[in-house]
Amino acid sequence: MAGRTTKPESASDALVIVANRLPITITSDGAVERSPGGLASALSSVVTEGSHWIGWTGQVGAPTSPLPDDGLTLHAVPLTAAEVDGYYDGFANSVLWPLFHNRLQQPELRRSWWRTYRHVNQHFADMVVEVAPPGALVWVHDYHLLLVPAMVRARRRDLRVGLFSHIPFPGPRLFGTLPWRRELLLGMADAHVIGFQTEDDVHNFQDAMHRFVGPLRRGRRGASVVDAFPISVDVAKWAALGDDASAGATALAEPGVVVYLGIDRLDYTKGIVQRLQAFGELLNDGQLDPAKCRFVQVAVPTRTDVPAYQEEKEAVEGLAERINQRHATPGSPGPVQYLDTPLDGPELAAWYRRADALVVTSLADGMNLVAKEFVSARTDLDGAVVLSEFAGAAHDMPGAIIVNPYDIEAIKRAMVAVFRMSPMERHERMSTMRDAVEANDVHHWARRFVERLRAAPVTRPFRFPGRAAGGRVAS
Ligand code: GDG
Repeated sequence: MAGRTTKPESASDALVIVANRLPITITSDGAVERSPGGLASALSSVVTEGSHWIGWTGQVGAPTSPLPDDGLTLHAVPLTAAEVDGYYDGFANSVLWPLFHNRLQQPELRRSWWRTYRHVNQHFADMVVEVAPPGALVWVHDYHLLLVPAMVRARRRDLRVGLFSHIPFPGPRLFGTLPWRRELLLGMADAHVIGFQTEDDVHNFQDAMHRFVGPLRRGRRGASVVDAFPISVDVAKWAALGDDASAGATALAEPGVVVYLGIDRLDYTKGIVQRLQAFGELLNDGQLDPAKCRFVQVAVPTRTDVPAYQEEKEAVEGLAERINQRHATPGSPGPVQYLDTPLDGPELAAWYRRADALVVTSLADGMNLVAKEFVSARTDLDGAVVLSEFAGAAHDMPGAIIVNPYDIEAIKRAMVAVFRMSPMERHERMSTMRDAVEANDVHHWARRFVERLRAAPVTRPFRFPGRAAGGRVAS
């Protein structure tokens, strides 16, 4: 009977978002406030009144202050310190994150982390089962929660469940090194719609399914839709921020100084060392003049409890310091301006407007929103983009100068090309990029995913060979 279409108990437009984090910030005095950034703004056009959001507060234990409820009902999944350690710092960020980004760091395959990950995923799924209105659409986000689709569908057949992966999906050989590869695939495959950033990720997932689970037949085995849904940004919002920032932006650096810009979480996947190395060598070679060029790198520390992030911070900061020591000119701290505290939207937009070139050299990156924010803010049609071929955005941004970030000489050539590019060429390239990003902005992305989910037939979850009764993922 697998795959037989059944009617939902009662159709509903209610949307239940399931993500690692709730869209809140906790202030220093413990008050809980809604935060508009990140995923919350990406989903704003589909998260309407009556929707629910299930996630973690970011702090150990249950929230002490009441959660805000402005038509969107927030549900906190309480996590203990041991659960944060095993599920978040451990399995999600020390196993899946490096593995899904081409093993840029060796994943540490601790079995206790896997058990905690499964356990925490079950907490999230239990909360969905409890709060989702009949016939609701459930949208699960990212690598923290890959087991949730199967866990939810095992108990709530009336729900349509979608899963979107914000990060790349690795090739099957790499994925296949994971001892729990089959359990993870089974956890994901029960989603009605599985979305990835790029076609490459879709193919990698399908290859992995084929090798480790069995041949996929649409609508019968696993998801009815597996497709690319490249995420984007709020183009109108960034255009307005860019316009507002344009007057103040000129004061950020002296006139005539060429500004290269990098904006990233301080993460080893982003290739910050590679771009600073390229910049440093161009100064050493005399191809760039330290008095006339600046590299502005915003690198906000994240996941600071994970050792690989502490090492990355030392590497990046050490390199920035060495460049500055070598090339400091009288009265100036050096050509690398390194900012490690978060900027607000208008401040980011001001740098987007002042920069001559954005330099994105991710070694692996699901999409890279910074590249799309930059072109959205450039209503003046100026500014160039140097973009890694390994960022999902490289597929969406004709007009960018595409580089292999492992090739330092290629980054150097691109940075020099920017310096020499005619204003007309810059304008043409920027127009092309803006047209492409405008054609698929974030609201279009969110609506497209939800429409595909709403249209998915409510099939019974497939009983894969070896799956325990009741559809639970076997341990
Ligand atoms: C994951 C995937 C995928 C950065 N510094 C500041 C700040 N930011 C904001 C940027 C941008 C966001 O953070 C970073 O987004 P990215 O897409 O570049 O990278 P990840 O954080 O790794 O995101 C990625 C994304 O999910 C979405 O699917 O594109 O591939 O890895 O929005 O503006 N924001 C503020 N101050 C800062 O200092 N306010």
